[in-house]
Amino acid sequence: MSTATDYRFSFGPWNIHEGADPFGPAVRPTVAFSKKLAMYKELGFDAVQFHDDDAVPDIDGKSADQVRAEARQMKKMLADHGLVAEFTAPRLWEDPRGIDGGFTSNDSQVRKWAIDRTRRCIDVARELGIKFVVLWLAREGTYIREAKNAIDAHKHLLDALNALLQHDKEVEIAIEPKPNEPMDHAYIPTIGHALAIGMQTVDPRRTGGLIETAHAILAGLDPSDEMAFALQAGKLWSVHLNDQNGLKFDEDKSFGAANLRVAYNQVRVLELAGYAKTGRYIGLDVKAMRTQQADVATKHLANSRRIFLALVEKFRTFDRKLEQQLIAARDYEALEMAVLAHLMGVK
Ligand code: XUL
Ligand code: MN
Repeated sequence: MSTATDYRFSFGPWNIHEGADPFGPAVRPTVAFSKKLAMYKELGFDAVQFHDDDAVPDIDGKSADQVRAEARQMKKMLADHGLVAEFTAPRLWEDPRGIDGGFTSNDSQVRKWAIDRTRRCIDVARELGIKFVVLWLAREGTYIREAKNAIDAHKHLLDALNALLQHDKEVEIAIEPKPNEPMDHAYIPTIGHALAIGMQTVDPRRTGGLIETAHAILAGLDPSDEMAFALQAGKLWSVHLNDQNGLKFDEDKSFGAANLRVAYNQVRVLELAGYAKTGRYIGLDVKAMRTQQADVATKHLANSRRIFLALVEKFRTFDRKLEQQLIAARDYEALEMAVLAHLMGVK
């Protein structure tokens, strides 16, 4: 039987947010970081996903020693709440220098800054007691193809990965692929791209991937098959479960809210792989609806976790014998009906 203790859950402080979108301002007051930390355990979560400047604000403006000292303080603050960090990710996309990408910028000075900033992000991770760094390659792409030489851009990205792996001999780097937004096209749109570039680095064993449901859907792919590809290679190092209602802006809806069966299949593949036993986290990357009042703007987190665990239960209680019989008979109509009936809880 599934229990909540089989899996450990994480989310990032940006998942409790003020509700601003590109067309309108914040609709809820800012929740102080310390208040957010106090909510983690209540909501059923064990670990915090960090952008580097969530852990150390104004990270570029501080000395390397100061950055390390503040990261150590953050580790204590987490421990006070019974929490740990899952990963750190460099927030290159908000800095004016990264306007046209960091690692793949045409400007060598910007490329150098992006690597230096990410070295700091790695240092923050180590002080937080972890080795795990995630790269969401936000602006590493183009609005128009002619703006960059894409061959050179991929080579620059590989150079950056090598420099980062060499900066710290233990750091493990997962790329979080996404095909678009904010760019028209991003250079590492799928997990296949992410793992392929990782394999070309100086230390492929320390490269992997993080798969976000919405990003896979935006690439026109099935998230569970994307996960399976990474899982068979031992390279699914985290997930950002959420949901996405077709091809539009990145919605970050609650897990299972748009397509329960697609959500079920992600749970199924994680269960088939024994993901819970790897000790890796079930990360969420979900946004509350803009309409939500402040006092209910954390329900998307608790709900996503609840849906995940309910789908684990559904997977574990599915009639395996019937499943095998129907697969052997290639009676996929009956198999589909059995899955749907089980999900709906009808006979
Ligand atoms: C952007 C996205 C980011 C990353 C972390 O679409 O998913 O929040 O997960 O940098
Ligand atoms: Mn994400």
